[in-house]
Amino acid sequence: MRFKIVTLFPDFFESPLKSGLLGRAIEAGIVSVDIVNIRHFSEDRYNKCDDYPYGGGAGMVLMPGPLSKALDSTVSAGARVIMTSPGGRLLDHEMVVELAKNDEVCILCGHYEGVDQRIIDRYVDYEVSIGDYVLSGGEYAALVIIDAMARRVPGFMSNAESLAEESFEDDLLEYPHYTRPSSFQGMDVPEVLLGGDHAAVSRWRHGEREEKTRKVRPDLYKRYLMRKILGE
Ligand code: 6GU
Repeated sequence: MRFKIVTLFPDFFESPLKSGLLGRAIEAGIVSVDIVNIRHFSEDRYNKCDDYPYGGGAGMVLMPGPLSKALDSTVSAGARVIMTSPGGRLLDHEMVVELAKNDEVCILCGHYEGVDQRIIDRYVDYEVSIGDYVLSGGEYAALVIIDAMARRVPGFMSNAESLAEESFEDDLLEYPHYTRPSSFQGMDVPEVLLGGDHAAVSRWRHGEREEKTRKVRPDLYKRYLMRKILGE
């Protein structure tokens, strides 16, 4: 899977792309990430990339000239372009699965008040938000999107089962996990986990998942119940 990030702040990505599973996957060549600095494509000697909005109003708008040049320099034919924006469609599991079917994805990191609409009309396939709150820049969201997509690439995860059993695959949150010691500060690991009865463990975990989801994510729980009733 190839990612291209088009951004005003290339330094932002330095450490995250070296760390953890994502860092390891890049090192191993399973995933690649190219960073393109919009400022390198500015069209004046002050490296200007933003300007005042036509019609007035607060904030600055990313200019179409530098953005189109930056995108043309990096996006391959057939690649999808995502723009991060608090006004985009909310990222969820289904969307991650859909996006991860692409071999190459370019993420344009939105900034300031926004991006000239003509760039969106001409280049952008998906406008994506990662939640109902405002971030100071699209770079935070870009990392979230890349991580969520990259972990679906075969070979990214060390344990093949981790993908199948994870939260959201079936609208249920994860069951609680325990490791040694069996007693910690007066709190004991649930008896069923110590017994070695795998069927009983599975039943207990499923019950915990239902209970947790019902309590903290009634929206997901409703969907889970609907799917169960429909026998999906
Ligand atoms: Cl993609 N960008 C910004 N600036 N804020 C956000 C967001 C994106 N998603 C949620 N909030």
